[in-house]
Amino acid sequence: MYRLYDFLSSGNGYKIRLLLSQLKIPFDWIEVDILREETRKSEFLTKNPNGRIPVLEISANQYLVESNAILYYLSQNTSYFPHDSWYDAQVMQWLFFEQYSHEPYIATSRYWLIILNQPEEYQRELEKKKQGGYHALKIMEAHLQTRTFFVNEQYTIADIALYAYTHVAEEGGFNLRSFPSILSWLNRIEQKPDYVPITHRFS
Ligand SMILES: N[C@@H](CCC(=O)N[C@@H](CS)C(=O)NCC(=O)O)C(=O)O
Repeated sequence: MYRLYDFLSSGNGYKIRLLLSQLKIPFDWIEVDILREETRKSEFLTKNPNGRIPVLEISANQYLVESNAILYYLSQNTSYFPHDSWYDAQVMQWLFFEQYSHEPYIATSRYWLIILNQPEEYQRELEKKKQGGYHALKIMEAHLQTRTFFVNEQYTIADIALYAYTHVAEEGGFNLRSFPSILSWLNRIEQKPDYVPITHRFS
């Protein structure tokens, strides 16, 4: 059975919880408290020397890290990955977009605001993240104006990767009211079978 090392309010961890739930794959869920720096302890660093969750333990001493790589691994031979070279590349395009142009702005702001709960301490940094975060949201909104899902009108890991931090973007101080296509897309995902919310505990 897979073992997922994770932290409940992490969007990167949630990507994996959501896909595992929708694939109906049982797994052991192990909480790693990032606020107590459990990710910096030597025992955890043997699993991921980069000191970050999520980590998927596939078998004894076989650990996979980086949320979007884990999504890719789990989605092979399922409907969550298209299996067509053009559409596969588009899924990868959105996974990289999420990590480079979306997560560093929206997830980081949310981390400072609701996980560390330090709005005053991070006020200046939060301001600097606004432009990049809204830029990512505008790109997503334009893409979704004529589409139901990100790639090939099919619900894939590209949607899951982008959903994780977009649906809680308001917790990072980003207002989604002027992004109607994003809001409809979020709603479509929430109607999918075996959807679980970010706070869902598996053990
Ligand atoms: N690129 C990585 C980012 C993972 C990441 O930033 N994890 C955070 C929680 S969301 C973490 O473990 N932080 C704890 C730490 O840095 O000590 C991924 O997508 O998995």
